[in-house]
Amino acid sequence: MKRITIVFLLAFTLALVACGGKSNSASNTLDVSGVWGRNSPKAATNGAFYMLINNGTDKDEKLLSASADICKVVELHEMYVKENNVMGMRPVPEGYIAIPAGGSAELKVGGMHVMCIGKNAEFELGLEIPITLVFENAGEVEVTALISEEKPE
Ligand SMILES: [Cu+2]
Repeated sequence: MKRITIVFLLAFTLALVACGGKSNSASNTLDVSGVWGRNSPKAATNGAFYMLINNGTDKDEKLLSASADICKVVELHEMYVKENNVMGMRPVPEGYIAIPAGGSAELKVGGMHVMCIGKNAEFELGLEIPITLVFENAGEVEVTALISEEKPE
């Protein structure tokens, strides 16, 4: 009797592991990590957010837009070199940020970023700012940006 119970439990556990391995696999999800922004006083009207987006799904993904209560307007931006060799920024040309299936997109200082236009509060060190990202497939994804002097480890 005891032996049968153990065998049954073992089989049940293996079945759970097998199912869990499929549905919970990190390689099958869209994952946003390391969301942060640089500290700045309220007098600085704009700010930027950076993050790493990993697309573990088998479908190409697009970050379409973002919003945050602390910003009047949020845009998806990229840095580029102007004619006079000065760095400028502008909305991403396609209107979205592509994250290919099985690939990733890094929004980082000097590159693509989520632009916060018209801050209505200081970006003080340690502040955590809720941001809503809108993806083509995954829909709305809530993330939190940590305000820091440099990219957090
Ligand atoms: Cu910008």
